[in-house]
Amino acid sequence: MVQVAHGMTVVVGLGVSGRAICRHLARHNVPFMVADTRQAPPGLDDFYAAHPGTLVHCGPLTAIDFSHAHEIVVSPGVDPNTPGLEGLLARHNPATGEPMLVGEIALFKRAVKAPVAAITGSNAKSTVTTLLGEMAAAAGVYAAVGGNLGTPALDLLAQHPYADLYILELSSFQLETTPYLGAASVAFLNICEDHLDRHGDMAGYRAAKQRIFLGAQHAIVNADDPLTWPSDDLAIVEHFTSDTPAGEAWGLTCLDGNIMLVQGDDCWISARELTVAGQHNYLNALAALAMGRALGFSKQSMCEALRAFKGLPHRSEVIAHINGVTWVNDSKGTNVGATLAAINGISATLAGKLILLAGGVGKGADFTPLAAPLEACARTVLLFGEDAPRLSAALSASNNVHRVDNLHQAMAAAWQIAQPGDCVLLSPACASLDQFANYQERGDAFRHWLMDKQTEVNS
Ligand code: UMA
Ligand code: ADP
Repeated sequence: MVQVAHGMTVVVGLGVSGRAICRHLARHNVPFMVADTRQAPPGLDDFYAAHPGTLVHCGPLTAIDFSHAHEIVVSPGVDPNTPGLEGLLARHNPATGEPMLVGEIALFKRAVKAPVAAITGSNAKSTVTTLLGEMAAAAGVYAAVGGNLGTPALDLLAQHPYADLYILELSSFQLETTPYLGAASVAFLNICEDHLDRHGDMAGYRAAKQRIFLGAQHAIVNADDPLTWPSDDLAIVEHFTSDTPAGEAWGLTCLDGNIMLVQGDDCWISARELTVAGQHNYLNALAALAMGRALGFSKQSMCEALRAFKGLPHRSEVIAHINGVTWVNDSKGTNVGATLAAINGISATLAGKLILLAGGVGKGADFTPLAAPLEACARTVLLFGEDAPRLSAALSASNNVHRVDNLHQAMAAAWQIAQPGDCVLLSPACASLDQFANYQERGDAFRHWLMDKQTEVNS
């Protein structure tokens, strides 16, 4: 048994967050040791070089006696119910009053001096976080942007100690181990089945995400998705909707044939002025506008940022038009809600039919909500990866479905099947980890295959 020395902090996980936690503790002279459930976590030698003499335990956490630990700080990818950690989330440290087990954001909250804006949801977190960061820049506010997206929260504090604002994308994994956030403005954008393998059910997943509201001074939530609404009273809660808004809510209104982004009766900007397409992106813009206004940014600067915003790679990104066929990379569509948004956004303006490439690790989700929208617009659905059989079972009664071994085979089949006017969409509704390192690698594989094909066509 490994005994944790009296008063020692234990960092669990040697990934991106775990290393940021270690750097933060080292900067503050807090004594710590590290544990990782893997026998050989990647980058161990680099870790020893950065933190010589630090005790690192690799392997099951049940081999550790945590009873003398000051605190256990877990990485987001580590389930707080992992054998060895059971009960620690519910136990409190009598000295600090905080749970014995916390995550990176708890440490961030203790250390941060400037206001925090935080964004969660099953989808669109990265888009809204980035957009709000660009609005801050346009408004002349020094904002540091990161969290689940990009730079870990604790590294932001070190890299931008004098920021006026910290804008964080927060996942359910991060929120689950955050006892209190106290943010100046938060958004809970939407919720659909995701990470059920970790949270057990939708109630558990929602409860984790709801922690974003703890101590929030302002919140923007989705009027069309009541599961995003806070369960406790908050001082200021605003709503956005895809409809004409009621009262002072944010929404979309058709004016002289143009879709307008409005708040109550006040027109903010026409959808035609935005570079990003699709109703889902208009909703993302509304959420960012509501947060920006609560944070004091001017209307003019926010609209300027919206006009300039081109969206992020791997999110409904048009890669090529070849022989009249449009190829779209939505590799970040890792759950059913994201894939539905991509299908609906694209089918609204499609001359021909849709060919969907999907599959990977389904994380326990129900795929049946995809069946009807695909029946209305899809020529073929090409499935690959671990959960292809489950996708096929959900879709094949109403759609033309083919199973292949991998993404490249799916692309080769789509190349043969597609007709001018069609769109080939990679929006897998699944994580990529069975066949790729991450969603970026999957999206890059899509892009590279197409670039090779384009060269072949041109030669
Ligand atoms: N792992 C173990 N044992 C350990 C520690 C980790 O098996 O002891 C495994 C985890 O199960 C996981 C992998 O190692 O498969 C990485 O886990 P981690 O907690 O070390 O992850 P980090 O490298 O610290 O990255 C995390 C976020 N990853 C996860 O939440 C899984 C990153 O979000 C985030 O950018 C980073 O912190 C900085 O804050 C990625 C992500 O996929 C993009 N997030 C999920 C999502 O967006 O849906 C939540
Ligand atoms: P997250 O960080 O929450 O994963 P991203 O901004 O990276 O969010 O987008 C993830 C996926 O969600 C992409 O496939 C994108 O096309 C899709 N998406 C973007 N906006 C929305 C929305 N408002 N509702 C549903 N899906 C969306």
